[in-house]
Amino acid sequence: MSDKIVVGGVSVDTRHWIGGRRVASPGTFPDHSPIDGAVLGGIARGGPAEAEAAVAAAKAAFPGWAATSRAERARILHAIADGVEKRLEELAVVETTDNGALLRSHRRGVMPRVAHNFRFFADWLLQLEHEDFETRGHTNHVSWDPAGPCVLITPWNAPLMLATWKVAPALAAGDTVVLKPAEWSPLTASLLADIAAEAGLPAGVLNVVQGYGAEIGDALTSHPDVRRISFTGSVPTAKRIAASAAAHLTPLSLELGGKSPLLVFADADLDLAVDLAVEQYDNAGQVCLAATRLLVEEPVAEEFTRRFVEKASALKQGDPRDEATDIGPNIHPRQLEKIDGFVQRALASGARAVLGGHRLDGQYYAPTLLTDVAQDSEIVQEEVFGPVLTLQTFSDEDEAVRLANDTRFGLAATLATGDPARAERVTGQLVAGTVWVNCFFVRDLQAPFGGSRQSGVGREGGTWSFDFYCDLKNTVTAPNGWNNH
Ligand code: TXE
Repeated sequence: MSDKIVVGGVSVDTRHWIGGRRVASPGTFPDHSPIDGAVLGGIARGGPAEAEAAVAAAKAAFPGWAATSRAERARILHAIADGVEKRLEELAVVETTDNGALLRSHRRGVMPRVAHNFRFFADWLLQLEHEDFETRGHTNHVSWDPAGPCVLITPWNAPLMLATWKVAPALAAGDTVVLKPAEWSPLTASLLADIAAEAGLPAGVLNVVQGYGAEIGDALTSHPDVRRISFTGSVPTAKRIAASAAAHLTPLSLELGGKSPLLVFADADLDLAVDLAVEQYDNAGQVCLAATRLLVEEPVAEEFTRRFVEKASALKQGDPRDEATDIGPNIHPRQLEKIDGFVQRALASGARAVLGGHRLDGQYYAPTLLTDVAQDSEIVQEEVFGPVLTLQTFSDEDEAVRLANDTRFGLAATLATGDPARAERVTGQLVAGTVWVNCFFVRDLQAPFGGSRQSGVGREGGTWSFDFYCDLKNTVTAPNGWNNH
């Protein structure tokens, strides 16, 4: 079995990256491209032994990296960003082949942001300071101490983007990393290891292990030498990880699913509202933030639906490498079955498909809009993670807020309204980590990102990420070194 997969002329090493060298496993697992279902090759199938080796490498590298000056750490992070920019086209092609998301988005949006993730936290590190303050003559000095080896477990819907959201602040903080990418999209994490090594990141500071979560996950998350675990993925897996991390009370950051609403009020610019709604099919609906529940005020519901169907019907579905494509394939046959299961059960229990409602050839699912759905039904309450939206109507603001908040999630909410006072009133009542008013998906790394309820624990972004990866320490020094309280 070859140690390489060649994708679009780019050679990707399929082995783990541990302690600055490539490490094979006795077995491999197949990596498929969602574009045509073709097997790209076999990926090293890690288990407890590889988990142990990677954590040991991260532990051994930790003292050296933690002691590296902030300026040097920042320099290396910028060099990684340079490497990402230099190989941007390669990363975009490999990611699209591996996870099926649009090449045009990877080229113009996602990969530039991957580089930005490193630049942002490099700059963050350099401006980090906290003014000392006094307590009855004593000086308080706050410092951000590196925490230690971190385990970062990431999903397949935006593989490198979500991985580097975690890797960059962890490295900036002076921590060492074991990254476990999703088994459905393992390739760009391997390229990141190459780029980081070329940028001068010392051996063992970033380790990448591949494998099925069920086989390698527990050995990573229950390890006594791991100081932080950051996970983006599903709620059931998060619960398993939290139980495993409880063995050593390892601090966790969890970014999970959502069932976010888009509230369209009668006073909204209806074309804008329709644009916002159609945007929810991006990445074939495999976006945790997607506003999959359209809540529309009764007087405009019919007209909204008409314009929505017209606009969504014009979306071009097909090969994600084609610049003209709007919707690509879904990640895996299992995910497609899951999506279709949700839709068929909804239809069987009385929902009506205004648009779509069925599979297409290959790994594609027709953009779907379901109406006549009950608030307590599965399709309204559970994350589908496919191009499937529901539409419900409301008669006033109170009902809109009640419906919006009535799930076990609280990741995001989007409002379309022409009334700023209403926007402020409604926003104040919504349970959501992010609220967008007359816009969607505008994200700044300075802002906190994360979810309430079962959408997550903690926040990522700027100070929230950085603090998570550090042990904050307050040093209190007495005047003249003498404690005279
Ligand atoms: O996710 P998992 P899956 C949601 C979405 C989707 C559903 C299932 O609704 O339909 O999850 O996707 C690793 N210990 N989201 O099954 O299992 C796994 O290897 C440690 C929302 O693919 O959560 C992968 O690296 N790790 C979401 C990662 O967890 C384990 C993005 C995510 O996989 C593990 C993805 C274990 N026991 C799916 N078991 C979002 N919030 O964006 C699995 N993993």
